Order: sequence, then C-alpha cells, then structure tokens
Amino acid sequence: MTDSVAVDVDRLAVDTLRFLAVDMVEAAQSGHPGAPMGQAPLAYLLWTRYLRFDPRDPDWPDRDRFVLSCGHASALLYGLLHLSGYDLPMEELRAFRQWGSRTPGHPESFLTPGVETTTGPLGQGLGNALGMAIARRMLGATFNRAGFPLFDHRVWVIASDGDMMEGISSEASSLAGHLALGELVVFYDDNGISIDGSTDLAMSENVGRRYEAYGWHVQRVADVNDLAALRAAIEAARDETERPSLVVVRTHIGYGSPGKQDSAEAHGAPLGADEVAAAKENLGWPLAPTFHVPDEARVPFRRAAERGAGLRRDWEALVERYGEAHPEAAERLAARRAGRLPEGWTERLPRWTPADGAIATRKASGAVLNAIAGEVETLVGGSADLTGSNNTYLKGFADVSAAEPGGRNLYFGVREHAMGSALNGMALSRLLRPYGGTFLIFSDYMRPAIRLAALMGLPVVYVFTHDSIFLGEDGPTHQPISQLLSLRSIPGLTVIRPADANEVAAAWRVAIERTDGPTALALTRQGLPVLEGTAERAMEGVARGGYVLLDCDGAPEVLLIGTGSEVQLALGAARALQADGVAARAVSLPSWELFDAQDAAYRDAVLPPSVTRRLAVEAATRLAWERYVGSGGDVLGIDGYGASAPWKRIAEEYGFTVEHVLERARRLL
Ligand SMILES: Cc1ncc(C[n+]2csc(CCOP(=O)(O)OP(=O)(O)O)c2C)c(N)n1
Repeated sequence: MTDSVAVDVDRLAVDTLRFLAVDMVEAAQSGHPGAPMGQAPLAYLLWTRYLRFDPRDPDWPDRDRFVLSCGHASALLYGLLHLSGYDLPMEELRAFRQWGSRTPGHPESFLTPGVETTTGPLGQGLGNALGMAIARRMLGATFNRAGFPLFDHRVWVIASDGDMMEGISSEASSLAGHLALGELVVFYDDNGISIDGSTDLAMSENVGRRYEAYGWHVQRVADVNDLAALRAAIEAARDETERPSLVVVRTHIGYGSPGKQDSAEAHGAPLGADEVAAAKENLGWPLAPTFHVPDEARVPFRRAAERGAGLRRDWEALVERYGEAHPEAAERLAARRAGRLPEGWTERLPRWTPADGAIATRKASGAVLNAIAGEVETLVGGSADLTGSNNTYLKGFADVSAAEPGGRNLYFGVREHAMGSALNGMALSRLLRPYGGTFLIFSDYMRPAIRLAALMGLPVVYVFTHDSIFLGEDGPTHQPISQLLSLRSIPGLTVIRPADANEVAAAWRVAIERTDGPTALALTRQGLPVLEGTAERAMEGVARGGYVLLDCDGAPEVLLIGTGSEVQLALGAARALQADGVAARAVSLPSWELFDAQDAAYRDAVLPPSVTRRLAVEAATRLAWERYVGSGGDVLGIDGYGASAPWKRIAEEYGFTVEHVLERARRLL
C-alpha cells in the first residue's frame, strides 16, 4: 500500500509543478507553459531525489548546480524553487513576469536565489554548464585531499531542441566530451516541437548519436512519465564518472492539454481559460483555486531540502576538520570564499621604461599574467587556439586535460562561443577568476556570452589581441573596425585599450580588482614604445579611464586624444605642436567606461570644456567619438574594412602617422 501512496504523491507533485506553471503564464497572460508541462516529471524527480541543495544557503560551494538551459521554461524553475523552500514566496509566482518581481520572463541569476545562471538565449546554459564542470574539476584538484572531498558536486542540465540546434551546443559538448567531464549530466527534452512547429522542419540528426560521437555516455528514456525508467537513467548517469552523460528524454510539450499537447501552440503563449480548464479536468486537477498546492505535494520537496541542509552542514563540518588537517589549503580556500586577493600582489606587476624599447601590448599582457599568476592563484584561463598569439599561457602551470584537471592553462580549441559561455560558468563558482583570449575580431563569435557576463555581473577577463588594422597582412577579414565600439556599447562591460606596457599592467590591475563585471582588454600585435610618463602615471590614470599624458604650460589650445597604439601619435603630434609654441595637450583615454565613471571635476580637468579644439585618434570606427571631441572636434578613424599589407604601409595609407595627426590638429587651430 505504501507504494501506491508514494506514486500518488509523485503524481500530485508533478501536476503541481505543471499547473503552477500554467497558472503563472495565465496570470501574466504571457510566457511558456508547454515545456514545464512536459518536463515536470523529470524536474520533480531530479530535485526531490538527486539534486543536492540547501535553500537556506543557496550559495553553498559544493551544492549541485541545476541549469535550465531552455530559460523560457522559467515557470518550471520558479515552481521548483518555491516548493523547495527558497526565498521565493507564492506572491512572487503570482507576479510572474511583472515589474519588480523576482520571477522575470527568463531566469536571472543575480535576481532570484537558487537560479544558478541567467538563461534564455538558447544554448548558453550548456556552455555555462561546461564551465561549471571545469570549475568543479579544478577546485577539486586544488583543494580535495584524501578523506576531504570538498568539491564533489554535479552539474545537471535540462536542454531543449533549441539548445541542441544552436551551434554552441556542439562547441560546448565537444569540449566536455574531450575533457571527460563525468560530473556533467544533460537531459535533452526531446519533444519534437519548437516555435515554428515540428522540429522535422529544420532538424533531422540523431542527437543521441551526435553526443556519442562527442564521447558522451548516452541513454534514452522513452517516456518522461515513466519515473522508474527515469530513475534508472539518472542513477546510471550519476554513476558514470568517466564521461559526461546525455539522457534523451521523450517528452510531450503541453502534456495533458487535450487541444494543445504536442503542438507549437503550447510553446510560448497562455493556453487560454478554456484549454486550462480542459487540461486540469483531463489530469484530475481542481479548477479552483488557481496556484493550488496540495499539502502532500510539498512533502517530497521539503524532504529533499532537509536532506540538503544536512549535507550542507556535513560539508561545513568537513571544512572545519579540513582546517585542522590542512591549515594552509584551508586558509587559501577561505581567502577565495571571502574574495580576498593576496596581500601585496600589485607589487608583482612589472614596470617598463622607455629604454625597454618597443613591446607589443599583447606581450606585456603575457608578462603581467605570468608575473602575478603565482600569487593570484584564482587566475585560470586560456585561448581559443591562439595561445601563442594571445600570450595567455601561464608558464610553469599544468595544462588542463581529462587526466590533469588541476592545471591552470585551458585549451578551448577553436570554440570562441563556448569559451565565452564556459568562462561565465567558471566565474559563477565565485572561486575562480577566468580569462579567455582570441583576436579582437572574433569577439563577435563570443559576443552573446560577453553580454551575459555583463548582465550577470561576472568578473571575466577577455584578452583580445590583434586589436586594429595594424595586425597587418591578415587583412580585412581579421581587422577589427566596429568591434571596439560594439563592445563599448555593452552595458556593464569595461573595455580597456592600453597605450603601452605600463598601461597593460594597470589594465590587468583594474580587471582583477573588479568583482562586479567583465573586462575586455584590447591589445596590439605590433610593438609599441613605452611612453614617457606611463611608469609613473598609468596605474592611476588607467583606473580613471583617461589622463593627461603630456601637458602644456597654461590652458591648452588643443586636445589630442588617443587610445592604444594611437596614443603615441597623439603624443608625437602634441610635442611637435608645443615645439611650434602651440599649447597642446595629449590625453590617453584607454577606457570610456572608467572615464565616464569619474566625477565631473576629474573629467573636466582632463578634457576642459572650454577647449573645443579636439582631435581623437583611434584606428577603428569614428562613430560615437563625438561624445569626447564635441561638434567642433575631429576624429581620425577608419571607414571601411582595412587592407592586407605590412602594417607600416597600412599606417601610412590610412594616415596614422605623427605627420598626418599633426596636420589634422593644425586644421583645427
Ligand atoms: C539564441 C536564441 N534564439 C532564439 C530564441 C527564441 N526561442 C525561444 S524558445 C525557441 C525554440 C523553442 O523550441 P524548443 O527549444 O524545442 O522549446 P519548446 O518548444 O520545447 O519549449 C526559440 C527559437 C532564443 N530564446 N534564443
């Protein structure tokens, strides 16, 4: 008899999840009921029997991660969080998708306790999960000791057809298979329906076989409502530690809705009052009240939360004992948890003088990274197959591989999009400071993930080298013109384009000290002289986004503003003007965002409003520079796409020479 009672509770809890989602969408008159109705049995089983979490401590470091990659099914996640006892009361469910609620249309990690990552752009959750599993491996390799499995959690994902169609799923899953991330389990919600209708319209591959080819452990469950089969698959996936697991679960979108099940109509619109009534009747659910939660349905969720609280307490006790057995490692872990940087780490930052000769800022970046990596041990990263070009390698530290998860050098392969998304997943651990490199031009290939890092406020660092037409011979396909501005247009992303090696050191300091959002470094391929004055002034100047590099006596008549490799031109021209008795000032403006964040007094001191003769020099689109040069100013930039030639010739042809800058400045006078 106990068995049938248990089965009834399962059914009750699953239908509770289904109709909470249906009622949320109905109340909002907007949202996605179909996926929650189909996925509910899987989500229920996972959350009540397997997922390790403690709603009273949603950030417990060794909790399991649950990623709803198909973020449009958010109503399902909110139901799970509510029933499990997270701080998400029923009023929040009733306020689904409304102004000021913690139940936005798609899950937002920075808004809702228990939401691990922000999802909605399909496929990103898979990339985040890759990063979470990498982070789990790295942290385990760093901190686990015999008898002290401090990092031992799993990453569980639900992904939909849309996730699987997106290219990022291939990038992320290929790398996950290569790295043999056994702690990663993905459930593929195979319902055969997307927005346009049947997935047959646009997809015919066998997803399971695709994942087998990636080296995953693949299982199939023919009916999501068969909880016994589902349990067997979950347990087999859990017990498979050598390979990531994919469980292809056949589900039915809009399950239970007589008129809309298995139809795209159930995907992204309220079912409508009549169809809601029909679905509730069909599954034996009361029509009223809405948002109905039978007491019995709460029981399995409460039990799971209690079990999780126990696991969390056990973990804290383990950490206590760890402190006695391994005091040094425990102290390092405590520092990471508190977000403390090692004392005096900035003293490691190298300094250069003009006598050091020309040095590409990408090279300086590599030198900085290697100078601080020993101390700042949270720094981990790599490149999308441009390690040598991006100078991202940490010498003396191991490469990350399936066999060596404890390394600090990651090889992302030619997978910029998954790299960006994985960096987000790693940063979400709050215990790592991940960075990733590629050419600036290919920031376009990872832009969706950069934008999400900014939205989530994750302190990821992007090492974008080959930052202008002066990369030379590779030509227009590789020469970034619009990328700088397009990155600057992402709210919350700090873009820094250092003018020389000293500015690079300062830029890395800004990036590492930043905890609330991502930083993109734009670095040169070509050598740049170390500029007079940066050794003394760059550290503060870069942190403030812009500063006077060469001043004149008295009030300036003209301002020459540059970023990155063009600062030397502004400087050269300003010197020449000064030699002619013109009061010219040269300003280095490596970061618009940092400069704009200064108070007006500082900004006006650097760019005095009374001086309207202004010339900006940047080897990129001229668009938007008016904000600094005003209507009376001029911008030396680039229209078009650059050219394939040695970079010095390109500089001459495009007028990026001191002589031409001087001529343009004189025109203003
Ligand atoms: C990158 C991206 N492109 C497009 C969309 C818009 N969109 C939301 S859900 C969806 C597809 C829905 O199909 P599926 O993933 O199978 O979800 P289901 O219909 O089963 O709920 C699309 C195209 C999106 N969210 N992200």
